Order: sequence, then structure tokens, then C-alpha cells
Amino acid sequence: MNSSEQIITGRTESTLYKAWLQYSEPDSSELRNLYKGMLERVVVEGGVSRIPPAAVRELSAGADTMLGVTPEFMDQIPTNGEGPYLWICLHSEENGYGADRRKWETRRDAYSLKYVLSAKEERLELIAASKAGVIYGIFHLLRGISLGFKPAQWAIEEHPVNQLRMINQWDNADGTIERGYSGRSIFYKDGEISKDLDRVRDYARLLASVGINAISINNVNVHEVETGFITEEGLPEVTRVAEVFRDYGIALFLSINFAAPIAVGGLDTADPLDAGVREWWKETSERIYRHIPDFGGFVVKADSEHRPGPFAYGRDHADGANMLADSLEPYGGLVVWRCFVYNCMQDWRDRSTDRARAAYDHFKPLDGKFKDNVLLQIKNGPMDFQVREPVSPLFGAMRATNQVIEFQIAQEYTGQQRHLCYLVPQWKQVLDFDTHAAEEGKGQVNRIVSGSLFGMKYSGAAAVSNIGEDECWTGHPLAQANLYGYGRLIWNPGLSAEGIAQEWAKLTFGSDREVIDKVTDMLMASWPIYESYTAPLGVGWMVVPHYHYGPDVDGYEYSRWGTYHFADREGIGVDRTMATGTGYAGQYFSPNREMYESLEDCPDELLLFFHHVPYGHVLHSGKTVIQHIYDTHFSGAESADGLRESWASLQGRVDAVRHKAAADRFAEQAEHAKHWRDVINTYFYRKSGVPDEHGRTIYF
Ligand code: GCV
Repeated sequence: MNSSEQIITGRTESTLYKAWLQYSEPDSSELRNLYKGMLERVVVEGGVSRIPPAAVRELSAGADTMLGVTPEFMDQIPTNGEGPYLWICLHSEENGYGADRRKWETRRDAYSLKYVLSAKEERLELIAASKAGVIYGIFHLLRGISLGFKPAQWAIEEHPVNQLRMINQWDNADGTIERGYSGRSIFYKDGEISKDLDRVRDYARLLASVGINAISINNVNVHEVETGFITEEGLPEVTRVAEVFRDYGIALFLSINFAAPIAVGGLDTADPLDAGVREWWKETSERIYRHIPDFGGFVVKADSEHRPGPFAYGRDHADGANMLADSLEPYGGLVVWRCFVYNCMQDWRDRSTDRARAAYDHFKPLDGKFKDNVLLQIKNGPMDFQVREPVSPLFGAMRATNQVIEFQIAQEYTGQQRHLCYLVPQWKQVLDFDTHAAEEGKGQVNRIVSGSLFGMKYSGAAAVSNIGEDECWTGHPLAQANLYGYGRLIWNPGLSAEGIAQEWAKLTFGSDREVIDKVTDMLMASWPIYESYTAPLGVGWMVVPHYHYGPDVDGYEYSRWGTYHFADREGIGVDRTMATGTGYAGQYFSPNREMYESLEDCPDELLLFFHHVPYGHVLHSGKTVIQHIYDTHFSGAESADGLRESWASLQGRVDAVRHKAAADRFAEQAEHAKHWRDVINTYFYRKSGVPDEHGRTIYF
């Protein structure tokens, strides 16, 4: 067995499985020779035992796969003076870094990679601030070699912008995954944690390679078995998973059931102000840290979609979160408390309740009441991961509360990994959005979630994972780009979505320029394409209830979920203005609130989120709403077919296994986009009676 096989523990051969860790060699023979020499001799300051075994394994595997060399690790600079070498130094506490630094400190994850050429020697220096920093640095080094970095490009100083860079698994102990589109769970089998964690280890490698440092391993809807993970019986199994992630610098979190004191603690209440309940959580946290000393903390969905929470006892979210935070505080643990709280039993006849308002209305009044180690996790938009939503107005509204942004890598409403929808441009747009919570140019969401705007103690991002047991991890082979892109973007929100796509394409498919360019173009076009043939102009939903794949325009219209479009024969859209609607627009800072309030200034792509307009309303584009709907649905379905054709043209340039796997998905997308086109166009033609200006086929 060679060293790369020792690392890729699941399936050794498949290009689908290796994702972006293919490690293809650099094109130029000059670079190959340089890096071969460099990776053959690795000097570790203080000895190889100073750096994490995972870093040693990854470096060995990468050097072997990419360049066919086996590194020799040494303590001393080679005295024979011949040839280049890699020098790794882990800063010690005396140098200002090290163990006593806060676990979630961004500088703790820092590293530099520098090429040094002098008369005496030629070396590449990796200097890291912590063990995790060494791992990140090694992955960066291998990525750079594979991307064909020239020596002069190694003048890199890196540290992440966000402290908490988290993944949320929505996996259940029975092996299913809520909103999972890539097969069954890699974590659980038959009601328990999988005996074989090899695949979990390979997942940890993928995550660490893009800088992820935290993971919650069970669904936020915590069922019976998972409620018991925090008991003496449950913890030894959870500990096995924590060990796998610890190796790669990733802290383990658990989603907890707020009613656990009743469900597994034998108490008759879960009231956060009850002394017995508080004591129970204290004992529970003490027990967890006995098993997992570097446990990250709890993720909590409470009083949301029928999950238990403090409301049952007349308490608020701060009471609930602070009780848990008290119990974790002695160990440095965090409470990540989700803000996805709304009335999911709404009466559609009641036009005064607006689900979009809910998170702000619930949490804004509690600003400043949460303990230091509580972070509020806020979905990027006010509804639920639609293809287009405004940014949640909660960002910026709370100046004294730690905040984490929540994205969904899983494509619940964006094609479920059967359609291509590269979401990094959407996330980037959200992070770049200026909330105007601070003076001109300083109120961007990324400055709020990084903690820099309000000087918060903890901050960062979390995202719902898109992986499962599928050979390619993500259902659609190109959906791997979303997982990769999430990690890269939250490490550095300054990166461009296109740059990330290009980097991913090259690492994944090798250096064929045509493949890289075409895949990058397809990824970049995919979100607008998906938007164009689905729900129009920001109105959202229009999907098959519960399942969320495929069109059903009125599927949620008369339901209890608070997700309506109000289409009638005259027009469509939700009036969320302050003047005549639900007042939601007023939750934004000026001038955003005025922009959304005004029919003239509201951006076209969000028009129907904020306004109810007649079909003849003219957009900034010069088209009427109804003609826009027809045009985008015709062109969207054509473009989806264009994706299929683009991919087909790469046959022979991408290996057959990956080509076939993605081709099947593109064929489904092209067909399904036509279905979307026809359902939406027919629906609006029937409602409005307005024909298409261009006389194209609309089924009546
Ligand atoms: C985990 C949406 C999804 C649910 C999910 C929920 C949440 O409503 O459809 O499956 O539950 O969001 O984020 O908690």
C-alpha cells in the first residue's frame, strides 16, 4: 500500500471520490523537478513529532501522488547543501502563538508560505501559528503545486477572516439525511454511529483542505436516538467521531434537543430557569468534556417548526441559550442558537402575519441579553434558502450579539443536486451586501459575520452540508464546487466566485484549458439559469410541498407555512411595504428600507418579494412583468439545454466515469427545466390572459 492509499481510505481509484484532491502534477517539467526536490527533503523545526500526524500523512500522500516522491522528514537543515528543501516551523508560545491562544482566534490558524533563494540555499518555508495552521499550510502548498504555482508566487501570508467556519450535517441516526440529495449518511447506519469511519475521515480531509474548523454531526431536528448522544451511553460513540475530526483540526459540535432533561434526564420539565434543569445541563456538559475535551458546543433549533424550546415555560430565547451557555462556559464551549423561528401554523387568510418579519421580530429585542459564548445563527435570507431572497435584516440590527451566517450548500430549493446551481455567487452577493448599519461602505454583511464591525468576541459562518454516501459525495459531480467554494469563500470573502470556480475546476479536472474554461463558465451561468426557469422576480416557493423539487405554483399558496405569492388575474407579489403592506421593508436601515419600499427603486430581481404589482407593470429592464416571466422561462429552458450541450462537448476531455455521471444530471435538468417553463408560463397565461408577445407555445 502506498501512502496515498493509506489516506484515501474509502475508494482508492475513483476520480469521483477524490473530488478536488486529485493532485495532478504541474504541467511544466521545470516546476515538477523543483517541487520533487523540495518535497523529498522536509525539515521540521524541533522534529517531525511537533507537527500533526495528519499534516505528515497529507504531505506524504500529495508528494507521492503528484510527483512520485516520498518525503524524508528531518530535524536539521541538510548540511550537504545540495538541492532545495521544505522547511516547516510551528511557532511556539514564546513567539507569541501557541496553546494558550483562544481556540476561535483567526490568527491562531495563520500560516505563511515563502520561497527563499540565497547563495547558500533554496527552500520553501511554511511557518504556522498552530497545529491546525500547519495542516492548512500543507493543503495550500499541495494546492499551489497542483495549480502550477511558480516560485515567486510563494509569498503568502494567510489567516482566515472568519473564526468559526462550520458545517452542519442534517444527518439522522437511521441513516437518512434531512434534505440530503447524495445518498444515505456517511455517519450513521442502522440507528447508530457507523462502525467504519473511514469515509468520515476522508470527509474530514476534504473539509480541512478548504479550512473548515467545526462540524455539527446530527440534524438540528433532534430525534430520539440522537437526543441520547449526550448521555454516558451515547458519548463513547460520539467520541470516536470527534477523534477523526480532531486529527484534522475540526471541532465537533452536537445538535441538542432542548427537552433532553425530560427525554433522557428523567426530569419533568426543561424550563431553563428551573434549578434542577440548570444543574442537569451542567452535569451534562461536564460529562461531555470528560469524553471530548475539545468539544465545540451545542447547535440548537428551539421553538421552531414544532421543536421544543423555552416558550413552553414562558421564557425567551435568551433564557434558553444562556442556560446552556452557563453550562459550557467553564470549558470554552459555544452555544450556536438558530434564528429560524416563525409561525409555521399560519392561516393564509391572515394577511397581517409575514413570515419574513419573524426572525427580526423575535431576536432584535433580545440584543445584548445573550451571554458571551452564545452565537445566533441567522439564515442568509428571511425565508428559507430560496433561489433569490433579500439579505436577512437581522444582520446589522444586533450590535451586541455574536452572529453567524447560515448558508445551505445542500440545494433544497435550487435543484437538489440534480440541476447545476453554483451558489458561491449568491453567497458572495450576500456577504458583500451593505446593510448600512455603519457609515458609508462599512456595513457589509461580511464585516458583521466576521465580527469586525461591532468587535464581537465570536463570529463566523455555518452551512448545511450537501454530502452523502454517493461515490461523488454530492449527487451531481459538479455540486462538489459548492462545498469547496463555501470553505474557500468564508476563509476569505475577498475571493471572487469565478476565481474559486476556476481553481476548483483545475484541481478537479486537471490542466486542460478548454475544460477549465468551459466548466467555469457553466458554473458561473448556472445560478441565473436556475432562477430564470423557476419562481420569478424574488417571489420564491412555487415548489412541490415538502419535497421541494419541481414546480407546483399554488402548492404552498393556501397552506400554513407563510409562503405565498398572491397571484390573481390582475397581478402578483407580496406587499411588504411600510405604507400598505406588512412593514417588513422597515426592518432595514436607510437607505435600503427606502429602496425596497419604493416601487421605482426596488431592484427587479426582488420586485415581487416586496411589492404586489399588475402583470403590466414595467420593470427597469423595460419589459412588463408578464413578458419577463415568459421570456426568462423560454430562455432559461434553452440555457439549461445549453449546459447539457456544453458538457457533452467535453466528452473525451473529462474521464468517462465523471463525464457520464454529470451527463445524466444535465439531461435530467434540461428536461425538467422545460417542465418548469411550461408549468409557470401556462399558469400565468391562464391567470392573466395576456399572450406572449412573440407567440411562442404556451399550453393552455
Ligand atoms: C432541518 C427548512 C427545511 C427543513 C429544515 C428547516 C431548518 O424548513 O425544509 O427540512 O429542518 O428548514 O432549517 O430547520
